[in-house]
Amino acid sequence: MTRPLGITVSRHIMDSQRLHPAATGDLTGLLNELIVAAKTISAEVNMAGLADILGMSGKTNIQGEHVQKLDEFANNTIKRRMARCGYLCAMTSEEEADIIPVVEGYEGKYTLAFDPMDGSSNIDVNVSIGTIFSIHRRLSPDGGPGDESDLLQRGRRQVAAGYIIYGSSTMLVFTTGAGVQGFTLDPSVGEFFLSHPDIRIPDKSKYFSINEGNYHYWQEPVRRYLHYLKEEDKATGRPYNGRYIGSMVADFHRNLIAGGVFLYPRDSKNPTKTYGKLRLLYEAAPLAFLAEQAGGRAVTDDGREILDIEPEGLHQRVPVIVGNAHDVDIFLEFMAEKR
Ligand code: P6P
Repeated sequence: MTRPLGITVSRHIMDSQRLHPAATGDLTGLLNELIVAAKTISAEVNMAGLADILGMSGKTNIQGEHVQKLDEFANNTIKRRMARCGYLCAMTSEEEADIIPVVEGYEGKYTLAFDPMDGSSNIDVNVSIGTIFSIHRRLSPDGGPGDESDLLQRGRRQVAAGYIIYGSSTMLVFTTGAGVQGFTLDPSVGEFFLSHPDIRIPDKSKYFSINEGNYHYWQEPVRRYLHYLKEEDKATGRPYNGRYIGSMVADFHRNLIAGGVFLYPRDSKNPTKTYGKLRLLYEAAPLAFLAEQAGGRAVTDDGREILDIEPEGLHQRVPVIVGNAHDVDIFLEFMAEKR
């Protein structure tokens, strides 16, 4: 019996486009270009260990080329490809202080915010890392370069969002507002195949993800919530298991598939984290969009819905509690001193 034909991500995107007769195909083209960048980065990540070893002996890799740090490589790969794709008017990246313009004459109607290599500190210890992206429709008139106002939009207005996780396999997980789809890269053919259709966050959680090294810097209700998750209560499946990788994409992905809640609340450890550590435009908002599309919820530790926050800066930080909606609701009850 022949195996059923795998649905490629390109086929899935085209099928989705067909559901929207008014679609011009620009979003399809944009996503396909981003996928080419993702495959390029995935190939490099798989060599990172080797390149990294060689990198320690000087600035050349196995082919005698200049070794770039992986996050620098990922940033350049996305920036160069997307600046000339013809579907974007402006970009912003975690790796760049200012707005990234597109090539003159190639301006399009969307914007792209991305974290090219989230969790890059984990590269040297071979732990999963990822790329996160967020796409908006420009607000300024079509034609000509975009500006910050095109990028500083509420997460609820996202057209598409997703991530690529470079783990035991490379997966692409994204939404265009009609549920969350997961694709796994078959490196032997260089194609992403649909492997996780219509992902939903499980009703029952197994995990909580938080950096407990910050315990003494949290607000008291956060500590009490953690104690709650660790208490034994068979009816509510507690204690949850603690799982924290230090790559948000990897922690988020595990909780999306297996059930759980991820927390990075504000802490008093250092001033830059007074309002949380994670970035709104290219970490919190895209993952919040995915979480809500999968039946979950994403809030700040003072109860704001991540997707309703009006961004004030390209690299604005926010506290993030994201995952199973019931777990997030209970967290907010603790923060409101109702528990
Ligand atoms: P900490 C990686 O640097 C990152 O931006 C997220 O991917 C991750 O969840 C978080 O920071 C880890 O931060 O302070 O726990 O090392």
